Amino acid sequence: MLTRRNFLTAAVGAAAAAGLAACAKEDGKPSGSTGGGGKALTLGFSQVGSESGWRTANSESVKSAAKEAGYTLKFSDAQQKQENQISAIRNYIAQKVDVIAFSPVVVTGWDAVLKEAKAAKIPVVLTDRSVETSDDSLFVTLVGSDFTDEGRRAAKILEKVLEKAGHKGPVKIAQLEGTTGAAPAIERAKGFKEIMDADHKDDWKIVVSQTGDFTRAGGKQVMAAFLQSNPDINVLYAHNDDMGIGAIQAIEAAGKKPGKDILIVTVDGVKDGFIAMSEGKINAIVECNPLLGPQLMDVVKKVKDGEKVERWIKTEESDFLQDQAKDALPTRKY
Ligand code: GZL
Repeated sequence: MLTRRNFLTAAVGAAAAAGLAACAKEDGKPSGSTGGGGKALTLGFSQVGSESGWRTANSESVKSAAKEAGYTLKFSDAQQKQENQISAIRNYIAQKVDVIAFSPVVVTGWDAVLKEAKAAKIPVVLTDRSVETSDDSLFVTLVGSDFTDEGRRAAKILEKVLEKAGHKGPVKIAQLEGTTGAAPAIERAKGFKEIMDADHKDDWKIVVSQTGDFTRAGGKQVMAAFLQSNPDINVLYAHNDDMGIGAIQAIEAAGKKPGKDILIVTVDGVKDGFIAMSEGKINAIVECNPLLGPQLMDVVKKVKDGEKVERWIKTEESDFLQDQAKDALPTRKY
């Protein structure tokens, strides 16, 4: 397994251990269960939607970790609409929750509602995706992956995939982008292009690139159009497994062999992605860990108690080539 470890920063790890130990010493009760004064900590959480297997696993992780911590969780699914997330955050402010956490569907358009949370003295924690803001004080920390690094990793593992396939000559790449304006879409494209421009200026070219909105239906529909306009594509780089799985259906409908006629690299590492890889239809997967719940709950408690936390708490992630899929499948947790 190609392992690339992005560490939970040591400071948070130490603080987490110290903080939890101290609370346990005081009252012997589970330290996560109250926001002080015996009342259970209340967390308002706005989720992007339910667009992919990654999102489903992420929601389950948040819900089970909140239950485990003894928190009262208010959870809303925005169906990938920013306006729904903004109204959910406003509701949490009105309900005077202890902490607000959310995964912003896109990077822009949050300052107004985050200023309202700040005025209400409710701390905000970002999870999974980040935002662009002129005022750093509008959120305390981000618990999530480095998507630009995932893009670089995708390009680096594509080098291995091309070598294994014995590919010679120019590489014509189709790119299925995530949701337009979303941090993972912007940054996975950026990281991939960084490596391509630095190391493959003369032989790699992204001949077509369009959003499939992180869904299987989107991946299938856009890949079918790609194959119409660019029948000589050698490689598909999909920003998530679900779009890659949808694209596989389009590639097979066009009479081509996914994983052979068109080499495929995707990001996430959900179970269905590993199944497709074990069937030889995906050539490599860059993992993006959705199981952020436990880290999020640790941070939420520290933020509620006014403890210092790191500005960005990264997750552990690995990369997998096709010949590792079968062995890895039984160990996959999502
Ligand atoms: C990445 C996450 C992305 C996943 C997609 O952290 O925001 O959104 O890669 C999901 O599967 O839809």
